[in-house]
Amino acid sequence: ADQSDTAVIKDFVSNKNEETTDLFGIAKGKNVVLISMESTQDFVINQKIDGKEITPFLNDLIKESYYFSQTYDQTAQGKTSDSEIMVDTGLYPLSGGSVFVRRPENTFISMQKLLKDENYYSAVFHGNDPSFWNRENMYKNLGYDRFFSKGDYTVTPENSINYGIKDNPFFQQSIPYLKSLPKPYLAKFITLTNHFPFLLNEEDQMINLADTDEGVVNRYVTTVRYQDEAIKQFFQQLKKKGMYKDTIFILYGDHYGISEKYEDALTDMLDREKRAVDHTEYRQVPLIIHIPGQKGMTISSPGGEVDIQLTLLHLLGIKDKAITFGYDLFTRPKNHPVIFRDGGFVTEKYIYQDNTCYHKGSGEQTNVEACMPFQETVSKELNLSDDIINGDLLRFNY
Ligand code: GP9
Ligand code: MN
Repeated sequence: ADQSDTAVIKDFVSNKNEETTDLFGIAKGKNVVLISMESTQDFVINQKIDGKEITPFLNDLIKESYYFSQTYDQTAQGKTSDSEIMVDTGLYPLSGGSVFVRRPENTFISMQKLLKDENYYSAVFHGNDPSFWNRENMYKNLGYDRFFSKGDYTVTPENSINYGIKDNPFFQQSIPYLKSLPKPYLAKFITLTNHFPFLLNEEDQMINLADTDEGVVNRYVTTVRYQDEAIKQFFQQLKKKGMYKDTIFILYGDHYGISEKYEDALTDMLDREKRAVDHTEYRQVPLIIHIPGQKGMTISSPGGEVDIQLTLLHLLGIKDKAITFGYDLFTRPKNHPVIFRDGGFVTEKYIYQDNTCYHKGSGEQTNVEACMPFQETVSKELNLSDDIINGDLLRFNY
């Protein structure tokens, strides 16, 4: 790889039509709070267990937010860190391993760096050990000014479970830190409690376990419910402390929590007919953009995690600066495939999964020719993203 390769990137980026909508700049200069919700899949939204909502707070929030109801998890082996690469840089994850671990010294044109040009301060909050996913090194490289991690929290056996501090004390203890940040700020919060194998103390269990053959699925709904409550109380505190109105909130699920071998139990719980395309459908994660004072709406066309960055920049009124594979979700071309790392994809009408083409609506298999026209775009984007990462091409600073 050398400098001439950057011509390819320039060409790719300039071919992209960044349309402006009347939402452009609507959140200009506001603080940004991103909440990465661990293993949170979209099926929990408006879903009940024994008559009780799994996500009562998110369900209410959606009513006054932009809710992108068909957003897909595009992560690979790097799990949370893959979602972070997409959201922070607009690049795809690698097919194997994590960019955070394998390429921490690359040059990235991250959202944090772009926002620094607009005088933003960037911080990230996560209760786990700072070395997990090599975050400590990678966050510095991405341009975060501060990483609040395990050592910044009072962590006790009582307020911890599974990977560490529970979401509720995590958010509550984060508030004073958040309040002390220079404004405007971008703050990313990464939750932890809703992580496999979905453990919860009895006093935190707010709804019944689901009733399937798989304990993983049964417990999952209770840890999602717990997380929902923690986010609710976080919002309540922000409102109380006057930190709500000047902020734009972006909440998204980082990736699936119920892996393929438990999907039949999930289908059972949802009382659905089993379909070949379930695996792709279950990769939908919630994406909610809440701007206080805006009514919002539900946008049901397909999109992915790689699109979050440009969507946010659009709302913040920042244009033509990102080098990204994403699109602004408000104007995303309807027929542009949402690309998975294994070469599968979703379009408005089709799902391509395990080298088989399906009609999205019916879930029925269809002639593979229907999916062929998209394949060139899919391999072109994945290869170009890999070239950028493996060749560290963004170091040629153009
Ligand atoms: C760990 C948390 C979970 O710090 O982000 O990581 P995951 O296993 O989901 O990648
Ligand atoms: Mn995760």
